[in-house]
Amino acid sequence: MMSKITTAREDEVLVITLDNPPVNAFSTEVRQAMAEAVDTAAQDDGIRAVVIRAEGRMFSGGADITEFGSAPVHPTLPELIDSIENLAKPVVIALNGTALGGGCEIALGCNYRITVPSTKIGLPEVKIGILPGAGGTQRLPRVVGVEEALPIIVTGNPINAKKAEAIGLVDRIVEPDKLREEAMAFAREVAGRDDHPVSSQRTDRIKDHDPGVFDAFREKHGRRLKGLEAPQKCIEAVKLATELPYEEGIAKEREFFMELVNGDQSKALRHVFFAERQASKIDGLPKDVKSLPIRKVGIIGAGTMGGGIAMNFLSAGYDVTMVEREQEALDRGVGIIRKNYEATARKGRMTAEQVEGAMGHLTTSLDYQDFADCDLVIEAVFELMDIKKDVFGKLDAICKPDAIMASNTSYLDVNEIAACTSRPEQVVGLHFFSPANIMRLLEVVRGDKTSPQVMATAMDLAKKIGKVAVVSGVCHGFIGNRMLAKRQEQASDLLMEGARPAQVDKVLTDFGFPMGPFQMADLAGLDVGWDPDTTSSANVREVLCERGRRGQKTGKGFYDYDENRQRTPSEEVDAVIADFAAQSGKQQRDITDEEIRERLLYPMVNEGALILEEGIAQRASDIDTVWINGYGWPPYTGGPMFWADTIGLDTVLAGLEKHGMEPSQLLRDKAANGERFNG
Ligand code: T1G
Repeated sequence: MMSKITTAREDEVLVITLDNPPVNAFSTEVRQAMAEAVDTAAQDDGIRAVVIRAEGRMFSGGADITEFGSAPVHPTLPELIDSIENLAKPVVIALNGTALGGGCEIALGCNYRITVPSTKIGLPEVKIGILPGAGGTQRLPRVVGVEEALPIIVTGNPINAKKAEAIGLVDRIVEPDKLREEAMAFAREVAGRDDHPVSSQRTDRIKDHDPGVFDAFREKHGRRLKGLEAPQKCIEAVKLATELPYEEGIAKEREFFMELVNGDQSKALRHVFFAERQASKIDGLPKDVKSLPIRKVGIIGAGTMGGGIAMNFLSAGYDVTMVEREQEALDRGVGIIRKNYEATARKGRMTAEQVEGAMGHLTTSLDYQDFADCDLVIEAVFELMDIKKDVFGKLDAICKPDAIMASNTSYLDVNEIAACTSRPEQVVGLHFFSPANIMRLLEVVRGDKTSPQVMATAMDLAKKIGKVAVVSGVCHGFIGNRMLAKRQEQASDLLMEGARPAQVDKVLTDFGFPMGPFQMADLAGLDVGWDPDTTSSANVREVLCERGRRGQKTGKGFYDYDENRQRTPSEEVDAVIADFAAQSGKQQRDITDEEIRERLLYPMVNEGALILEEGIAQRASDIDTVWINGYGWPPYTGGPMFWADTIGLDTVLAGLEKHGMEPSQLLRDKAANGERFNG
């Protein structure tokens, strides 16, 4: 068994090497072996300096998250780092790739830090609902100052090597292939000296801090911190670093860490972390299946979806051929792509060269024949089965034998589409979410005949274009939209029983969604799927469309909007709702927020259970991944299925029955057995 920690003596320097693939996590075994190595350095007078380094593509992804929730095993990471910091000999740490969480904290426990230009360093603990629990909240402010430490700890976003050097987090940046050599030289240079910087004892960077920085930070980041416990604790811990002696501050950090790691939000966020990674795996996929090479991608349609989809591939460096029926539509689509890139460049997230580089990969055409050499063609045409079938019939005649043909359909039967081709095994659904260049979710819809190789290729491709992919079987609406439909049904029914759009929306925004169903309808447009030629005032939405209330784009929909798109409830809409409510014959009553929440969310959980029963989703955590990345379900509750587990499936079952809804058998069985969806 390969040792995860090895040591090598090079004259007066002891080199400790970490090698624990895939991310050099500080597991119990690693901590114990590293503690022994540190003890060796302490005991051996011939050792006058230590270098800590790692093999592999990164220094470390931090503590081993899979160990959370079980009793701590000594040495804990804080204990290991203290033993390093208390070594009477200088310790130089060489950081490559990424040094995150405990990986950054161990570096803070060393006297000197050396890295290479491509390294990213950070404390992402807040993203899994905890705080840096191995001294990060107390050492980092002492090394880089409060103003620089706060954003690193509270946002969890890593910084690059240049920034790290600028703020004093690293001492030197060296050439990539010289990291080990330069670390050894650094160690020899400082060996024997006795004035080494010790992070926990430093006061130079925090003694003159501005005490108002904490409230200012809360004020500036208020929206982002809404509903979250960990960021508040992070800020408090850093504040205590400026007020308490180190030993007292570290005790508070430990107290906060234990409180958070055992809390519902961190359990949910850790679930989300692993769920996203599990979603990329296809159960039962034969090990020898290899992905197909994808170099050139064809996109049919240059509209909102087609253009957004194209951007995903252009940004990842793929050649894209985009085809439309008319030149004017094509030009408009290309213009929107360029405008989006230039807006990103203005925000500093792309350079002008990168914009031109992406645009340089784009070819446009009015002729399907130009798909002949594409490895993958994705259609984003109108959501009508006849149109999709016509498109796939043409693609079947033009595309090369091993080309993948994909539909961006949101609802339609991928099997029916595949049946229009001579090669249904090459057909797959790639359901992007609007705006397609922003939303991370991609539902990969597996047809009955879609080949394992096409599925594997689609999942790999998703990762390469930065999407979180989830496999879905074929049903109306796949996973996300099928569950959304249940929520929309209840939202409409609630209006007929006395609720109003603003109350319904507020229940969901209070729960943590970015917006509620009626705000979402106004954003998307009430006239999606509405036909002015056949409209017949049959329901609230049709009447609003007929009156020109088609959403934010018309300045009014379920709400009235001012020039800044600020919404206010509309008396006209309330009157329309009241008319239909009267016609519905339903008793009008004051409906509690609790009832609204139960009626909106429980049926979604129940539909998720049916989706699992039918094998449409591979696992409950996939359903959570869909809703968090495609619809804004608040991640700190873990997603619909994890949230149901947290509140108890018996509670969901009782709620469904109370509101006259039929629970699925899976929900009944799990509730009866005290089980969870996410095992
Ligand atoms: N612990 C355990 N497993 C981990 C892990 C970790 N920290 N990080 C990644 N993995 C697994 C992951 O589940 C996947 O498994 C595989 O490694 C590859 O990951 C005391 C308490 C490091 C940037 O939050 O951000 O330190 O699917 O696909 O895209 O203060 O992983 O192969 O079975 O993501 O190259 C804080 C979490 C921990 C960083 C690499 N650290 N990790 O990205 O690979 S808490 C984090 C990441 C802590 C101390 C506290 C990323 C990565 P599988 P991957 P990647």
